[in-house]
Amino acid sequence: MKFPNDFLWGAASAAYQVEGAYNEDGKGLSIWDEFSQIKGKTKHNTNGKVAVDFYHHYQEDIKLMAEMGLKAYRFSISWSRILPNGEGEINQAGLDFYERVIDELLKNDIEPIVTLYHWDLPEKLQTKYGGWENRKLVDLFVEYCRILFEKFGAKIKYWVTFNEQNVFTSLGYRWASHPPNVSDTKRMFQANHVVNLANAKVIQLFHKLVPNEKIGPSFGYGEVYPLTSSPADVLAAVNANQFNNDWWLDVYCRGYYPEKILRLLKKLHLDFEITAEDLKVLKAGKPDFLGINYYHGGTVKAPDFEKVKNQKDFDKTDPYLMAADKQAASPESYLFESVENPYLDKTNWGWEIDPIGFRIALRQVYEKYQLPIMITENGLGAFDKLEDGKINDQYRIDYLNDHLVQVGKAIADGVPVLGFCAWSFTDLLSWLNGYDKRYGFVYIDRDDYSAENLTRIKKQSFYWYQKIIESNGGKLEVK
Ligand code: BGP
Repeated sequence: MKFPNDFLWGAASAAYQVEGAYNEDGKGLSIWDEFSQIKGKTKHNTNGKVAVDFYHHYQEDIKLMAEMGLKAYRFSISWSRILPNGEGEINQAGLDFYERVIDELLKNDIEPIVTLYHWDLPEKLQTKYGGWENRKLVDLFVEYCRILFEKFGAKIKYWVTFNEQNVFTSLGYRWASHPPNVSDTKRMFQANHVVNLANAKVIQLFHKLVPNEKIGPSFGYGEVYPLTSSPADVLAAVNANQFNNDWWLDVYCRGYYPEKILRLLKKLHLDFEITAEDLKVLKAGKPDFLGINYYHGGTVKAPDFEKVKNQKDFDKTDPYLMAADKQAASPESYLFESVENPYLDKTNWGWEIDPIGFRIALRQVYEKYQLPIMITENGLGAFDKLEDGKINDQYRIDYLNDHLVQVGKAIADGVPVLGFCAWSFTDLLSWLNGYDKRYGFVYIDRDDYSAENLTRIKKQSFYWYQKIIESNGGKLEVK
């Protein structure tokens, strides 16, 4: 397998999932600090108060990264550590912490990749302004980012604007399984549009302030396949790709929404305000690269129109249900129906394992948008067992090997891939699944109930990735 000489072999994390120190040194609360207090929302009511305490262990962790030979580390900055109220006074201790982390990485020849927003909005911006549904957030996000561009612009080459906008808007505003705990499809599309504006405006500002470096969003991409070659199923897959992927990527890269989906939303009264000025903003905020998080895609068949018909009747009798939990006006039901893929195995959490889908995804995204791609996440969540002080996670090695082989093939196909950030370096908090859905190369001795030890233990996969990095991918096993 041939990888470019400067390929960034990396790993990734997010502030809320690793840092802990949730109220130390002047940090304000985030919407996740609040949301995780609501009983039953997260597994065993786990939260990020301590997480894996990267805040106090960062030197130890970066030492392990250096030992592994890691070339890049993607992490996120917590907005409420920099601005406890989301706006106004800067918390110097917060800036200092990230400066120490960045300097420590650079000292060890590890490229820092900074995510500006990985879901932990300052709580104050939710309570005071209503969060992302308010256009005011666009300017506030730009101001927060300005501080970081001015402070760290000279040290950081790669910046990620939003992590998985598709995921946090859907889970936060449609399915009420993330903050702000809303279940209203119309509000989701409105909030999503505001985030698009924030993304585009911040990219414009970045290009002004840090013209020589690169910025882009990280998108959770999954290719959608038709269940059969029946043209109706193929059309459903086209619909699903437009609804799940193009809906975001077209806006990032081209500045407009896919027409078919816009029309459907209008028909369902789920449309939102787009001004002429908005369109200008979106067009002017083109990213320099696309971050792709890849876990799995999906499979669909043609929707059952009988069901849709009944649903419509239902809506007519009670229009208020449009905004209710039942999601009566589900756009999907007009476009596709999700089904199992009979060819793919699944993880312990039911996520399909599809390495070839990774190559397909990279090819599709590149040929469509012609931007270099940074793989900002990919990895396997699994139950790891600590036995005689060791963790033999061969399943993770197999997973990563097979996915990286497909990345290598995509590169050979002509896709410019800048780097690969495995999710994750150390074990960390899974937003909804607590601490035993583990992703790391480094085991952290804690569970859902106790964070007393936090000892770091290298897993088998640590040594494996070290070998892969050292051989620049040469030691990947093509099966
Ligand atoms: C992505 C997020 C990450 C991470 C990962 C694994 O969607 O960007 O923050 O959590 O998924 O997800 P989970 O923890 O649900 O297994």
